[in-house]
Amino acid sequence: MSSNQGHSTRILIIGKTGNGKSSLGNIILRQKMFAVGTGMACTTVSTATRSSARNGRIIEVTDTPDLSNQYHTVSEIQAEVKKWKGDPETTPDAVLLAVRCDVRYTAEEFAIYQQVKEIWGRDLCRRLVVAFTFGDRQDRDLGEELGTVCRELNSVLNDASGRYVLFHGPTSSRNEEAVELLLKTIDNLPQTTLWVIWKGCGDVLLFIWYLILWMLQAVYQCFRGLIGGWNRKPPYRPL
Ligand SMILES: Nc1nc2c(ncn2[C@@H]2O[C@H](COP(=O)(O)OP(=O)(O)O)[C@@H](O)[C@H]2O)c(=O)[nH]1
Ligand SMILES: [Mg+2]
Repeated sequence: MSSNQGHSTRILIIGKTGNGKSSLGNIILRQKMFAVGTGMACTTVSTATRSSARNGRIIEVTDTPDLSNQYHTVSEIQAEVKKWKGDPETTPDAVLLAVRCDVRYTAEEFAIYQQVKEIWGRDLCRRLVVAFTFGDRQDRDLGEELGTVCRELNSVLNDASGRYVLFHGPTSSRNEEAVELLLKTIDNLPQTTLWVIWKGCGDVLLFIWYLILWMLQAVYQCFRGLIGGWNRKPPYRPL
């Protein structure tokens, strides 16, 4: 039984047009609630939130447009990402980055992700889960494939602390299992802001720890020197 029963789970889906964001939203909600694209044109032109019940918990999914298609100025992009993030009470529990696993992850996609991360802040990583879509077109083992991915995708996976879920195409029955895994992954995301503090201050804390060790060693050496001095025979001849 999930610890989140009775509470709503908020999921934000981001990524490039055509990566299957709206389809993913429909898979999670088990209903066609978001319009799915049919050609190269982007069907999702504005952010929309839909919800449904799943095994006794309310799932709230927010589908987003591709930032690079929809917004042109930095301030427009900033305003949109801030809207996605919301207030502390409404911030999504998880951010799903939709990435196609059958085509190469591009530098442009990475640049957009980095822009979102920069505007959102480091806290994004704590909530990040990579959703690999188009799994039905992937004939190799994904685990193996991930060992050889480009630097950019590696960096994204590092940000997500290795969290990812593979989806198998809009009509696959295997998606049920994938959604269950996704919800379990979301339930196990680091919960406290201590994570952010730790990530941000990790290096500083490590430095302070080394400093304390160095000081303890210096104090010990000093005492050893003093004790050695007391025990040493005087350099002069006693009368
Ligand atoms: N084969 C396959 N097609 C998919 C998958 N996900 C989405 N599609 C198709 O890709 C197109 C774009 O999907 P859509 O969900 O609108 O992508 P979005 O632009 O990121 O919201 C549609 O024709 C979908 O049917 C998938 O996992 N496998
Ligand atoms: Mg869409």
